[in-house]
Amino acid sequence: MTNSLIAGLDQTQLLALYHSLVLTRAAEERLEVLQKQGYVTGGVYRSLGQEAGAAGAAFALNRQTDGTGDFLAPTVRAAGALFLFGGELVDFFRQYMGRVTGPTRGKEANVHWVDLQKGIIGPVSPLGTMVEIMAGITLSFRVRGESRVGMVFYGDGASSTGAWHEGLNFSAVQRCPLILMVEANQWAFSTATNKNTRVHSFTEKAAGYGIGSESVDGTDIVAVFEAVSRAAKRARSGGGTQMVELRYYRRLGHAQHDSQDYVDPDELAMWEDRDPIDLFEHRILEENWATESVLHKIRRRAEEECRLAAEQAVQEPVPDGREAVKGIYTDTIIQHPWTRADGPNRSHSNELNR
Ligand SMILES: Cc1ncc(C[n+]2csc(CCOP(=O)(O)OP(=O)(O)O)c2C)c(N)n1
Ligand SMILES: [Mg+2]
Repeated sequence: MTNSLIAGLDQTQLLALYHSLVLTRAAEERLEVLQKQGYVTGGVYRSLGQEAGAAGAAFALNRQTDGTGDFLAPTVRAAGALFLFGGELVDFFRQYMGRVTGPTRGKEANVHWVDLQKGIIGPVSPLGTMVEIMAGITLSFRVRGESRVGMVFYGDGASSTGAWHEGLNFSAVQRCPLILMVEANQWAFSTATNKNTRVHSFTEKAAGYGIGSESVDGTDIVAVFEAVSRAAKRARSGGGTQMVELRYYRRLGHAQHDSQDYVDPDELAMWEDRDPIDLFEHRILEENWATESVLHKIRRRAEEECRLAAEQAVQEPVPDGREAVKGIYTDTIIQHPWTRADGPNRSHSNELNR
């Protein structure tokens, strides 16, 4: 019998959720600083206003580190889910800074990495394709009779791609235990969602494929946790593919290069008032689940974790150019015919032809 305060969550779990929210925000804020200092290679994609969607959803799944748990395919705006699945903060910073010590040894950026033991399937860039990949992974769970589910995040813009629809249809027909998280943040770059789809809620699309769905306030972490818990229960018990729509707002531009001057300032202000961290803090204090000083310590801890992880990653090297051909098809260094002939491995140039 747990001491449930709400939604079956006890105080420790509620504070873990709070930590997850503030950790995500602190990590992304630190990334912005690192980028201004010139350390980041590529864009910085913030999830400001969307943190509760990623954290609440991942918290509802079975997270293991020995390859036996549920699987997650996050987007760049779902870093909080990645952290909950055991993605290390230091690896997150390494990826953004192209460090050779990172999971992809500097080959890929941000959340694009895989850890099969932890159930992390980093995304590939063409939008929509991870639905197909995760349909395949979760089909294997069903075929083997395992009680596991997969979760794939995608933006509202991505839901207009062919791959998204094809993957969803396959998953629905095959009753794959897959949960599609629609990050309905109302923008895809500078295209408003109403110029991208005629439906008012993505649950209407779910109905078209005959799958279960729910639409939830994506700024309310407890509501997200509850909705995803229900979806996971249905998927785990033979109910097939499910969708959960997270309603919230992309409060910053697509990435830091986007000044967002196409956004109505009043609309933005309205969503600033619905900040997921502020809302959860108010609720925690109002319900007496914890004191302000406890929350303060958690915020300090999250900031310190980010500071230490970033400091470590900053000191580490970027890869030598030769890394680019390592770990692709084989760990032997191969000079492809199209590789520059003046590189240091010139003598290996015929390795492919053996
Ligand atoms: C098939 C495909 N088309 C275009 C792109 C370029 N692209 C990257 S992110 C993005 C916008 C995505 O919008 P949305 O899915 O709503 O996610 P958000 O950025 O709002 O989180 C686009 C068009 C891509 N990666 N893949
Ligand atoms: Mg979007």
